[in-house]
Amino acid sequence: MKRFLIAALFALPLVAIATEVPMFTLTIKDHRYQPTTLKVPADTKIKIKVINNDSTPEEFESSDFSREKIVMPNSSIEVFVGPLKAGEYKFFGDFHQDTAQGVLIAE
Ligand SMILES: [Cu+2]
Repeated sequence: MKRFLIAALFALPLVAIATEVPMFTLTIKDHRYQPTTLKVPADTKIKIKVINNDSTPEEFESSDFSREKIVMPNSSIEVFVGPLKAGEYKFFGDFHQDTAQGVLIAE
């Protein structure tokens, strides 16, 4: 019985991991994305974590894959993206468009 319970406890997190979508991280520093080019799998739902290390808010935005979400200073957000067809998709920081530019490459 005890052995069964332990096995069951270990089985639960495995199920959670199996259903989780791949996550990619973008960091904002000095109003720039890092990396500026992010390669992601095509035809796959993904999650993008955006960490804002600046002392001002930013808005993670893309017209190409239709997302728009505020990232407060020194905090992070997570957004689901895709599945995207193979190709290039631009994203930017709406509050600092002169410097905060990047591209997702789905392949
Ligand atoms: Cu916006």
